[in-house]
Amino acid sequence: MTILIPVLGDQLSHELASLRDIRPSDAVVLLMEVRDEATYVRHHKRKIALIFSAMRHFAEELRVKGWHVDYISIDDADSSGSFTGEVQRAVDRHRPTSIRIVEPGEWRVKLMIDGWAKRFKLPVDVLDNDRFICGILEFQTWAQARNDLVMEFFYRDMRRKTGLLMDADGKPEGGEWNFDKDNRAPPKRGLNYPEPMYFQPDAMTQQVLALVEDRFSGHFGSLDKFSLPVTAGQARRALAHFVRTALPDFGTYQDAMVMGQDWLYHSWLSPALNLGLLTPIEVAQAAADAYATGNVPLNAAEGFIRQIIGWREYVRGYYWLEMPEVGNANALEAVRPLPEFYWSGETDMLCLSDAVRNTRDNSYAHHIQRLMVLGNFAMLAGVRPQDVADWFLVVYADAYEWVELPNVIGMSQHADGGRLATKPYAGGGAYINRMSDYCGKCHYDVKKKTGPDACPFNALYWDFLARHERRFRRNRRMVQIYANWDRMKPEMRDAYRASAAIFLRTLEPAAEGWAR
Ligand code: FAD
Ligand code: DLZ
Ligand code: SF4
Repeated sequence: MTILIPVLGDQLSHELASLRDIRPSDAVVLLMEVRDEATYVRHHKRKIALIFSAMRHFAEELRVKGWHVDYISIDDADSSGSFTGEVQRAVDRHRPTSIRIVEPGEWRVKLMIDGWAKRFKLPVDVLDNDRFICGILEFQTWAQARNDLVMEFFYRDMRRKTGLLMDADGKPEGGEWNFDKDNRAPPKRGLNYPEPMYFQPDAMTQQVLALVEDRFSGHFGSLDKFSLPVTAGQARRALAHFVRTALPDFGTYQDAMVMGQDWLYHSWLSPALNLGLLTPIEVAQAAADAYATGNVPLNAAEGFIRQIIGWREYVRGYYWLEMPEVGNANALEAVRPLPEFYWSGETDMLCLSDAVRNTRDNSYAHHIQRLMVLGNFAMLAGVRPQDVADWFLVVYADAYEWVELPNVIGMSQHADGGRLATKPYAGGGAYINRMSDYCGKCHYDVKKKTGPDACPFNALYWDFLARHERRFRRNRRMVQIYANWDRMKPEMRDAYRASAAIFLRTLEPAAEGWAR
């Protein structure tokens, strides 16, 4: 009996369900670096290097544990270039009696796997990905019982399920579920920003960096100073470092943006988490333990744990609930192509150029840069949501469709018509000015409302609300905003709209073929 166990590039966990309850001598583990996965969108170079290096390290660790690993590298001359082609070749080589795989993270890959049993005439056992706290069916049951998918209620269920930050009576620690009222302060002068933990590339990673630079030279992004964790051991050290140095201030400055400060108090753990080097429960538990020992305040621990067991689990459930339709959703009928500056960074809008720089250099931008700068601009400007989704999938080291698509289509572009977020995350220059130090150094004047030197976010914001008045005016959470619009003099409203139209005409579209 030989069981073939394909392990996909984002399944690099020793706790993986397909590696459990089985003797290594009964199995062949297949890891595949394949052209199609590296190029179905033109991923950031750093993301490809991270995945290949982590896969290679994982294969070595499995071998040390006694597994027979069949590793297909990207420069294998006989490679078919696809998952299905490589499984076919492995079936021919090893003549397995069955295939065993953990459910994948993407709809596209699920469709491939669905075809394997017929194609290979073998039983294919697809196991639940139980590294997530909430199963796909469990989320569907939760969603079916409700009209609205309110994340906060889902999160409370996950707190009850895990027992994280729950007291002995089953009540939330500190008497409340959510401490955001203590969070989200603007940055202030004199703050010290902790450095994340950097990992010097070893020989294996250096080899991968050279290979990626050579084979994917036309892809976006820089490989300079590559320092991401590529093993579970490194990722655990990065987690401990974050908990010690940054978590105490995570909640308070969660929404802040500071020029040139790429991580602030964020964890930068998403690449390792999404590859499987860390499990969500161990990350959340580390924050809960730091609170229990008095090293981290409750607003920080709770805010961080909510991102992991709340938002992260919720968007994954939403993805599998709403696919495939959500991939094409475009409720606001946005048709503009992605502007070129999302690649070049060449814009006088400093908040945007700094976010693109961080993205190019590190394959990273923190949540508020993604949501309230890059995403907000695209939505206000009416950029096609599928263009925006492709861009986000390409550029971030943590981007896999299950997590990227809900965040783009649902949270940031409101393209699902409000299924994920009841109100669009739209903001003018005043929001960015309050939460960052960008505006004082920007070419544009954030206090000016219209005209060539006014902050473009101001006119775009009101133009967006005017364009979508029929949809949003009745939204209970937007009544006040439309009351302000109604109070405006008609000349002012016209000036906003004219200013937005003039600005939008200056946007250069990105060259064709940038993503796919
Ligand atoms: P921290 O701020 O330290 O947060 C801790 C962890 O919480 C993250 O590592 C992440 O695992 C989780 N988390 C926080 N917010 C979310 C969220 N909204 N959805 C899912 N997990 C969350 N996250 C991805 O992992 N991959 C993506 O492709 C991705 N695309 C995004 C696109 C847009 C438009 C937006 C608005 C958000 C996106 N996010 C994505 C969510 C979030 O921005 C990133 O998880 C976060 O910036 C990662 O950096 P960090 O590890 O420093 O996060
Ligand atoms: C994103 C990616 C890349 C760039 N390369 C590979 C690869 O060569 N081999 C692999 O197994 N996975 C890769 N991935 C991740 C997949 O595209 C995909 O996101 C997941 O396998 C879905 O679960
Ligand atoms: Fe961004 Fe406007 Fe501020 Fe410039 S003035 S940094 S464009 S918000």
